[in-house]
Amino acid sequence: MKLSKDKQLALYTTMKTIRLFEERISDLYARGQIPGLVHLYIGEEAVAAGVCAALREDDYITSTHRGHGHVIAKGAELNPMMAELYGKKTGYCKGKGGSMHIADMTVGILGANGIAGGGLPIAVGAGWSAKWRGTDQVAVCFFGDGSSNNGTFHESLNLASVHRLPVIFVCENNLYGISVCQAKHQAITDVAVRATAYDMPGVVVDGNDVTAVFQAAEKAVKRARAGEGPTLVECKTYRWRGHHEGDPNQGARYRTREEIDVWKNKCPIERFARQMVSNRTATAKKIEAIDREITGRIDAAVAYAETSEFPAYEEMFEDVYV
Ligand SMILES: Cc1ncc(C[n+]2csc(CCOP(=O)(O)OP(=O)(O)O)c2C)c(N)n1
Ligand SMILES: [Mg+2]
Repeated sequence: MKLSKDKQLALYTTMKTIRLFEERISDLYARGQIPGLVHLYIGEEAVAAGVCAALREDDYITSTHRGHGHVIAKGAELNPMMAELYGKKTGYCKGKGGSMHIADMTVGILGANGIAGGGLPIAVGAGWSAKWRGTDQVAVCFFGDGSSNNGTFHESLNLASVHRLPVIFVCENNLYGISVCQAKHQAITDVAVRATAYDMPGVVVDGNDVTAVFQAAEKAVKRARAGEGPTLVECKTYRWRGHHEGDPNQGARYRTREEIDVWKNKCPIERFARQMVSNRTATAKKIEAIDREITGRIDAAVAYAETSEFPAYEEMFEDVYV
């Protein structure tokens, strides 16, 4: 099925916003402007963009330590995101949370999460709440291949399955948990096979094909909204950068340059841009104009963050658990 022109342009814009935002972060981080850790999503943009395009604003997502892409795709604003990364008072968490704590309840973002596998039970809770309240909202949780080995994964799939909750479990299988390749951390190749144990559909998708991700997500969302229960969608993808920005040489200590290059050649954004040109959705010129507009928004977000204040010393213990 061919997507409408508007849908294609929206998917491209979301992916490119994530990419350009994160490339800027990588640069700013190297210059020492951003404190704490940042885990970049570059290379995996089609997953967040494709899944969130199948959601409504009042649907929920839970995110991960690698969360910028998810929250941008679900509608977070760039200015308070960038300010949060800078540790400024105008940030989403008043500068006290940083990259791994971005949340925006107004658009259903229940939070990035520094706990691997921590988002799954939260999404189950959100789905259960929607069911009890009698709404047709759904909850998506993003998590990695490594996190699919945590107890929370199994407990969450079990609970969602037995109560037929409107939850979509989206595994971003980027083949590594930190420096450990998938073959060394689990005995299966497809995380999706684990759905069988919980009697729910488990599907494998090319996570670098935004159209395929969108269509798989749309099907799972439809099923969840109709009260038919959860789905496990596994998206095969790859992170281009190291585990976090302090992981040198894009993680080439524990994976080969050749492997990284193979995946860079499968860039989800370039691939989709080529398709849009060949199916006459957009000209190369139109794509350049979109890119310029996104760059302008990122410039503005950096300026906003740089001119914002740090929280005052006296506010140190406000809004935090002590
Ligand atoms: C409960 C818990 N255990 C360990 C860690 C340390 N840790 C941070 S990220 C990570 C690997 C996560 O791998 P995966 O789920 O595949 O996500 P990816 O980083 O590949 O996106 C680990 C073990 C953690 N944050 N939380
Ligand atoms: Mg992983």
